[in-house]
Amino acid sequence: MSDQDNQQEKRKQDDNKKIDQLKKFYRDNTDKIMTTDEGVKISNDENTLSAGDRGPQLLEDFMYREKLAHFDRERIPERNVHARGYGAHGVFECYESQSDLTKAHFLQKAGQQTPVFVRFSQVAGSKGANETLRDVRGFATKFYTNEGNFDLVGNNIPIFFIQDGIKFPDLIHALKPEPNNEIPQGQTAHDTFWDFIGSNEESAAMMMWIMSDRTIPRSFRTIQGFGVHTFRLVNAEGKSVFCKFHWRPVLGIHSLIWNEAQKIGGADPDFHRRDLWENIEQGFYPEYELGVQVIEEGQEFDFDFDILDATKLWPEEEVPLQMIGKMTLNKNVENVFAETEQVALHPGNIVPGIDFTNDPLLQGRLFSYTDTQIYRVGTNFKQLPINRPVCPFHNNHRDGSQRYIIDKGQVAYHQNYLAGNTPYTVPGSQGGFVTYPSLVEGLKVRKTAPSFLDHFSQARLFWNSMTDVEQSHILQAFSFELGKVNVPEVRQRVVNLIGHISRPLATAVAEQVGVEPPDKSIKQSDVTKSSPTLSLMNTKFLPNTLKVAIIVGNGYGGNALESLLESLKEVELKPYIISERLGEITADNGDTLNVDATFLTTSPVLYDGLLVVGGDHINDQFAYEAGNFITEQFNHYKPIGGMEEGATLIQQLGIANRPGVFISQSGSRQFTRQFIDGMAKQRFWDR
Ligand code: HDD
Repeated sequence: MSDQDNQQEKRKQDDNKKIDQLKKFYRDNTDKIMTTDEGVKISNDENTLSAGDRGPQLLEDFMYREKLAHFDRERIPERNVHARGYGAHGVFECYESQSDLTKAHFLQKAGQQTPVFVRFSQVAGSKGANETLRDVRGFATKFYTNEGNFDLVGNNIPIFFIQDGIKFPDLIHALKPEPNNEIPQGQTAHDTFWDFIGSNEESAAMMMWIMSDRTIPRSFRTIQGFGVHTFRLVNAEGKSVFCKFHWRPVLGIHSLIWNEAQKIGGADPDFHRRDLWENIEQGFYPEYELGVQVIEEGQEFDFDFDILDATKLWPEEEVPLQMIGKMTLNKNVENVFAETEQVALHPGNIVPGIDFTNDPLLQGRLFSYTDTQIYRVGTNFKQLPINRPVCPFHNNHRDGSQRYIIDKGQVAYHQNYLAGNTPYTVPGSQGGFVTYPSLVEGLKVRKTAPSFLDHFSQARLFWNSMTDVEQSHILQAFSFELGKVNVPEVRQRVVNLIGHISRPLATAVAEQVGVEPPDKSIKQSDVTKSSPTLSLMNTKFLPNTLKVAIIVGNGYGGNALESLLESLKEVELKPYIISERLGEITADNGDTLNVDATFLTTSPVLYDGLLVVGGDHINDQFAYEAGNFITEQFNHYKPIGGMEEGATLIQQLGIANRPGVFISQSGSRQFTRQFIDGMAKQRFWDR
């Protein structure tokens, strides 16, 4: 699709009910006269009012006072977790009616569309943290349904660290920078985090997930999303099933490697938001399928884990995932603060047809989100444009700081006679929310359920499901993270914990971080099962939207490169021309190319693959810079192609015969095909 077609398609998809609602709040300041907030036209916005040319400023300067007083209050508290995030609008389309499972309005008809807003985030870092730090990614979606907002506030990992919300502040205090020196920013590689893990066995499975490549994703477009908790779906007959929600990216699940992630943090700390923003602007809309796993009410106890325990996943081999719809993100926000920063997501926002379970972590979350949003955004946060539902909403809530809906009439209470008892309530048969009447009984206790006590079987299942390459990355991640822990006993306690999951892994980590292998009394889990869907090696591999750095100099073969560029664009590979300086470079046939970035302004780690073309008067500096690109891409297992002088440069490095390295003096069609297939494969681990 050409860029122009993409733009047209984009415009078509832009308007949905939510965007229409937001448009009423847009303000375009172009070509307008500047005024104060009171509407008084401003004659001079560069000088304060002062007594004489060199005299003191005057307090009566209402323009200055308004400008500075507003500026002084521009910041609101950042989210205490998930502070750094990035959002986009989109639409969710239901594949087929799910009325047998749920009466949720947005899942009733094939083709039914619902506006959505998604905020992706990282957990630990402050608002200004670099985006490729090792961390869980938040994947939070607000569905603006015709029966109210449904929020799916999940992460890119299907389980969580803890089983009960009361431990959340402890987890986060341990994870955040240490309070005595506020170091390190956005990272888990420090003593208090690993002290928490080593002291809380329930975190064992999550520990394995966060040490895997899942926590260094390639982009927000290539992460999975999980609702994590067990929810209920309830249909019109009142029948309920247990359910887990999953998002699966259409491009497959892809990650960076650690060395690359660290370098990207320096080369482009905004790597993930830039990727999302650019792709949406270019019309390459990110897509994710929504899937559900369903367990019938009567099967609740048929599994070797408790389905209410948020530290457990439901293996897809045991509980299959059914895809029920697709979300397409097709519009960037107009204003990051007004939309992304002020959006208030909450797992407690559910609609008829969806309900909670007794998962203690979910129940704990239900309190925290409204509380934090009232503090962070203010009492009337639900009235802000981004948070309003698209369906009518009426009630007797009144007043509070910064309320801007103007409720008419004298009545603000229920029941009443004066307003005909309106706004009125409706029964479930007319769409009123009725809580699923699940049976609850028991003594009031503070304890962990015995069925929540197996912390190692699924940690082992995860380890068993990893390929050799993934296992080696996990070992490397542990070695890095624990290698940054100062207190040897903390390292030892984590190594002992790993010993319950895999003794060989624990022994290898112990060797790397200078402590003892786990004591003989520590028994390794005897689980032998694996779950192939957990391995990233079993995901989809496509060339679409991957970035190719193309190194070109003056005098390059114009015809060959032009046809190659065409072929790349046909499969939606995105070429970026890199050379010594910005401006144009000229081919042997007089064609010209615009340079997108220079060796100085970009970095090899920002691209998924490399094509070295060169030119006919390459100097030593050019060859040196190209050599850096080749070496870096090679070390990161990425596809490399070389044509013309580029082929010679690659040969000189002695890597021409290695997997994923393709060369051709003239840039033949066969070479183009091989290179594109190599790009789709993304990494050549067998190098
Ligand atoms: Fe949470 C934000 C995801 C457990 C308390 N959480 C927040 C966000 C995501 C998650 C994606 C950012 C939403 C946005 O983009 O605005 N949280 C999770 C998941 C959890 C989880 C998947 C476990 C399954 N969270 C959790 C617990 C508690 C909280 C157990 C407290 C008891 N989370 C919060 C919070 C935040 C938050 C403090 C900070 C900002 C906000 O809510 O709006 O209330």
